[in-house]
Amino acid sequence: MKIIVTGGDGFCGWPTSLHLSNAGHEVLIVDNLSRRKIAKALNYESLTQISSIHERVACWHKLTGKTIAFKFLDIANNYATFSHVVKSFSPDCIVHLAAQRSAPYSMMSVESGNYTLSNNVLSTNNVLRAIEANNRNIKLVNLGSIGVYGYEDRSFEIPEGKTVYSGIDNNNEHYTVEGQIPLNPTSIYHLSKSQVSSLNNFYAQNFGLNITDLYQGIVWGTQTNETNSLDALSNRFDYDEIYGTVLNRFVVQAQLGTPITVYGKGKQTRAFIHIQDTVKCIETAVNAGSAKQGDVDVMHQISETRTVKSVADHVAELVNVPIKHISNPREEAEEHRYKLASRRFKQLGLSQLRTLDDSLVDEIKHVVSRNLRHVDKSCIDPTVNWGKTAHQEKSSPRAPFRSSTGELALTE
Ligand code: NAD
Ligand code: USQ
Repeated sequence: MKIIVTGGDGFCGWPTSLHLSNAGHEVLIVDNLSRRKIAKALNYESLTQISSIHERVACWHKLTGKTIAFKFLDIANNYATFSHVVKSFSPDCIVHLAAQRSAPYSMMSVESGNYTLSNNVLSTNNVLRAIEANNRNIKLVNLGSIGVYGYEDRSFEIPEGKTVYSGIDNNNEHYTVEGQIPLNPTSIYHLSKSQVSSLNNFYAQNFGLNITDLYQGIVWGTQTNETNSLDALSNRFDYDEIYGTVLNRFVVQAQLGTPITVYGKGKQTRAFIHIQDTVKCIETAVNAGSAKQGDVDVMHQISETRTVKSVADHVAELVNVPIKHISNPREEAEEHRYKLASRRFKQLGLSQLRTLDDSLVDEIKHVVSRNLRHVDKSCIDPTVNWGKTAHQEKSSPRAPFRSSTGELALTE
């Protein structure tokens, strides 16, 4: 297949591009390198050394003879150019990962929240519009977020996609309604992903587009089979308070011998997936058949659910470091029932996803210990606070990287 990977220079996008290329697909990455720019502006850089995108694709070509093309483009603000790219490359599928993906970043300031909303919503709308305008048979595989459901206490299993609600109306008539359970995001970032889900539904219903929406859990780990094959292909690894995800952060803290920072009670339950399974799931979704006409095929891209505390206990036991509960900088339930259906990938033949397992934690420990001298300890404690204590505690977020005019100066 010919596949465009938007956001193909990012943490999930780079390993996905390599994996799809390795599987024989012709891949074009479209990325504006904004993630690298934000890292620089915050001064929170990847722990692993990452090559430039040009070095990355050149190195892949040298190693395998396979070509991954790259187009520098801000998809959110350049519909005409993106549509032209779609027309000339003529993809069978677009894997859409371009987004500002950090919840703390989206809550840091008005500007960073507005940027997150406009970037994530407009880039998705432009992708969908370009499919609609050029060729409605192009399949869209969108990377969504399981956090769109929110974390209120739920006694039932959250289904993948639509479910049927029934009841008795005021006239004593029995009724049934088909729909998704209400989305209830807890950060501007997660809100932007809920809006993206609505956009996907809109284009599937009104234009019959073929859309798969992968509601993904928190991704952990660093490397995949392909990124591991040469240093120059290495994936990024973030552990800072803004972009570091919880398990990767805990391993860095443990390796430093500093206490593991559990926010609040730690009984908040989250879904997890390892980066190697992310790329396998995306490949499976790319190859899967179409959704029912007018519907979005929602799949829960997760391997397990756990409380944050149980993740901390696991890491603390392996490395023998203490756990420190700190007042929660986020507005989120700290104890709740949470059960997610995850049948779609099994139906497609993908089972046995990796769970939190010591050998995999070892992989992160290895990455961290190789780079321990580069760890910036000052970027670990949370400074972005939108939780209950936000107005009592002095928060000192790093300056937002955008100018007051709201323009992002993005040059290659
Ligand atoms: P990332 O920030 O590492 O990568 C995103 C990439 O998109 C970056 O390379 C960035 O430069 C690019 N980008 C952003 N806006 C763009 C624009 N307007 N035009 C062109 N390129 C743009 O993030 P990631 O972790 O790889 O996440 C990829 C996707 O997966 C996102 O949609 C995210 O919401 C979703 N997701 C990530 C996780 C996770 O734990 N990392 C979990 C669930 C879902
Ligand atoms: N947490 C801690 N201690 C820390 C860091 C985080 O206890 O040092 C807690 C948070 O309070 C939260 C949980 O760990 O309850 C997860 O936080 P996270 O930063 O690992 O993940 P999150 O903000 O949910 O976002 C990440 C990705 C995002 C993706 C999402 C998947 O950054 O792109 O969409 O995971 S999910 O939330 O499942 O939808």
